[in-house]
Amino acid sequence: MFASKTITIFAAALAALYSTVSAAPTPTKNEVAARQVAPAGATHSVVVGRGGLRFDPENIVAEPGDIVEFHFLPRNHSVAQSNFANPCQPIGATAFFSGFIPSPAGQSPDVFQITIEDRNPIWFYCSQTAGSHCQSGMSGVINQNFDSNEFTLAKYKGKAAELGGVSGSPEIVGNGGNLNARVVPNPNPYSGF
Ligand SMILES: [Cu+2]
Repeated sequence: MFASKTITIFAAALAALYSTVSAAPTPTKNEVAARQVAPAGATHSVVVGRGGLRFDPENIVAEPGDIVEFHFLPRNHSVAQSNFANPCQPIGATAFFSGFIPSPAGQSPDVFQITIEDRNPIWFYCSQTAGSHCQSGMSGVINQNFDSNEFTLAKYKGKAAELGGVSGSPEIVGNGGNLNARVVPNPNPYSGF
């Protein structure tokens, strides 16, 4: 009797949780279990699609332990990880990916967070093919090597435009393997970006 009552309560809680989740406006929720790392540092907000096909800011310096948090404006952008050598293409199975986050009006209720683990450069782009966002300059970098005149964001963008073609998207939404990244509800929905 006790057990069945417990199960009933659990099922009701589960149903309530499910209805909450299914009521969310975006279908591209993070389906990969995020690794749990306690955030220790600052959060750097990046607005995706502010001022056209660009990330704002697009050149970020972050310390290990910091979080880079992407907020999505209309209409339908993504954040995907590439490397310098192959702009607009995912770095295989280990690429992080926000999925496509449609935001018909205003800011999406979900954000994409990356926890920075070291000071190596992290290259990212929007993989939206309608309008060739990456080839049009929608890319960015975290911890660019400022001692180099070769591996710069300007050169990445130039190569992306020169190569043209069609952007690729990683297959897995979330961290994909080598970095701690996830789609989560905006933790500060009332504080602008
Ligand atoms: Cu885009």
